[in-house]
Amino acid sequence: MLTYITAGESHGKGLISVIEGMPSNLTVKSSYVNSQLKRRQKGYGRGGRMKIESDTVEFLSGIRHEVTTGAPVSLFIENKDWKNWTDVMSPQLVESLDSDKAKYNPVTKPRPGHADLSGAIKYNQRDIRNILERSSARETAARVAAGSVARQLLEQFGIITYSWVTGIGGVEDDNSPVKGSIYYGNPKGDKKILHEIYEDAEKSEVSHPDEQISEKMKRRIDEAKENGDSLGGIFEVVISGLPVGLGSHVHSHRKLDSLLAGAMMGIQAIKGVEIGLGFEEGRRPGSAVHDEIKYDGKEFRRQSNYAGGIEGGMSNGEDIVIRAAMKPIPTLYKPLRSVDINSKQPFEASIERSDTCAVPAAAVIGEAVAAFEIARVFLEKFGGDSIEEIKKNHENYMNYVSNF
Ligand code: EPS
Repeated sequence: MLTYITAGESHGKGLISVIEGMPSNLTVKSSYVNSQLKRRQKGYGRGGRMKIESDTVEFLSGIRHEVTTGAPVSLFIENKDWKNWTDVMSPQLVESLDSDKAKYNPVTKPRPGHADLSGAIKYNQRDIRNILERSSARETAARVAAGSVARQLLEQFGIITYSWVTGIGGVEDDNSPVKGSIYYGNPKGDKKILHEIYEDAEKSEVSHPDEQISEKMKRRIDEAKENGDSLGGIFEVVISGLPVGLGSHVHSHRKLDSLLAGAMMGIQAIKGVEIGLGFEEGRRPGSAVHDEIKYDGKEFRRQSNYAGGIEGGMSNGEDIVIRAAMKPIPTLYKPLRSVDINSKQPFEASIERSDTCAVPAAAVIGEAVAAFEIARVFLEKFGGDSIEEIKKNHENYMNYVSNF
């Protein structure tokens, strides 16, 4: 089974992803991974840290001469900021820290909205740094790296992943037929439209395809920054080219929508996920929700795509459409009240370096984690140890489907 884990702290030496279950003979290019890492770093409203980092991947194992061997694939991304934190974050004892407490200030002030307090209590930590270093969204660079390997597998089979931002701090396209959505209900075959939206969104500093709305979003971010505040938003991930029948209806943990929603919710700061019409389905009658089926002489198609490409936990062959809502980043310049874990005295959170808005980055992370889940169910269905074996299985199934 295809799985991955990540390791690494925000200001540690770097981040690692280890992927288990990648078939052999797949071409995997570091330039591809690096282009996705670069996309994750962009976006209007990021803070000072992004000026320090320029993420690039180093393949440590499982790949020789840009081709997988079937062994675990491990990927390393260096934290450039590590040089400023080597003593504080050292895995080894640092003698000077004991005598020079000024260099080592334990974090005792939990920030509202972060993992700080619950994590400190759960793991019995008196220095909250031992929690915040790992809960930091810096870790998402490692997820994008892993997702970028999965994408290179999927693209061999014509499965492409896109994303864009649909809303920031309440600014969104008021004329959209579904609130918070840009790509909505387009039946399969509309690839040009899909690709055009993506290209336009890539040109925008806030990853929205419309220039005027992008400008409004940027102004909203400026306002938030001036007020010492932060902003969340909504992004949309669309995956096209899936065959019918990935995932399963038989168990909760095999349902494609369940896997995708779990992966999305697992991204730092995500508080809501919708598939297809999502929450809007709760407001409409059934006749305005379900996608009618037709046969076009070659294949079964839906007349619309309100289901977002998934029925009964399985892909139905239409584009997968997922939306996720990101909460505003909880590190604010405008202090929120909290309580010191040692003195138990109230304090107002101190000013820290932070992003005002990271929704464009979250969209790229959403693409990566969605691609990984799709690759997982893809290999579950067409599994084999080498890419050649998988291609045969896939071809065989596609022939079967076209004769169904
Ligand atoms: C983050 C806080 C900031 C962000 C970081 C996520 O880092 P720092 O504390 O070093 O200023 O820049 O995001 C990244 C480093 C990244 O690569 O996305 C947090 O607390 O989650």
